[in-house]
Amino acid sequence: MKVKINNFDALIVVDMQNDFMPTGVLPVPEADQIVPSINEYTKLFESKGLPVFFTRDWHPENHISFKGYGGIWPPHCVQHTEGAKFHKDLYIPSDNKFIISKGTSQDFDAYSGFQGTILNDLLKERGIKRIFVCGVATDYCVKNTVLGGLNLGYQTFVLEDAIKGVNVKPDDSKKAIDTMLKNGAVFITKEDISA
Ligand code: VGL
Ligand code: ZN
Repeated sequence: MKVKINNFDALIVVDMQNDFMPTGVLPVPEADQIVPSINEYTKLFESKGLPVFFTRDWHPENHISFKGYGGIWPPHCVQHTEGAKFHKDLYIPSDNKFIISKGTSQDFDAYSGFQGTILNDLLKERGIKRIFVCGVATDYCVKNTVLGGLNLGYQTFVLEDAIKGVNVKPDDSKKAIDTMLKNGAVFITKEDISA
C-alpha cells in the first residue's frame, strides 16, 4: 500500500518513557529498539512541517493504577521522576511538537492519549484528519489511543515497525492488533510511505 503524507496528517508517539523501557519498572520488551524507527518518523513529519504529539504517562505517586491503590501496575511514570522522562535518544523537534500528559489525576487512569487531555482539540484546531500512531505499549496505550482516534473520526494508521507490546499474557499484542484492525486501523511500515 502507498500512503502519501499530506497537510492534514499528524504523528502521535505514545509513552516512550524510561519506566517502559527494558530497564524500567514496567518493562516493555525491546521498547528501546524502536527508538531509531520512531525518530525517522518524527523527522519525516518535522521535515513536512507537520505536528508531532508525544503522549506520556504522568501519574501522581498514589495513582489509582498502582498496586496498593487499587490498580495492577507497579508504581511507574511518577510525575517529575527519572522514570517518567522520555528515552534519552528519543528525538523531540524544537517546534510544532506537543507533550500530552495523561493519567495525571490520582483517581483517573488513561490508557488513551485522548482521555482527559486536549489532544483531540489540538488535532481539530489544526484540521488534522489522519493520525499515525507509534510507541508503547501495543496492548495498552497504543491500542486505546488508536481506538480513541478511530471513534473520534480520524483515519488511523498504526506504524507497525515502531510499536512494542508488554504482553502480560503472551498473545495480548496479537489480540490488540486484531481489535485495532477490526475497528478500522490500517497497519503500515516505512516502505508504505511515499514522501
Ligand atoms: C501503559 C500500563 C500502565 C502504557 C501505561 O503506556 O501502555 N501501560 N500505564
Ligand atoms: Zn500508567
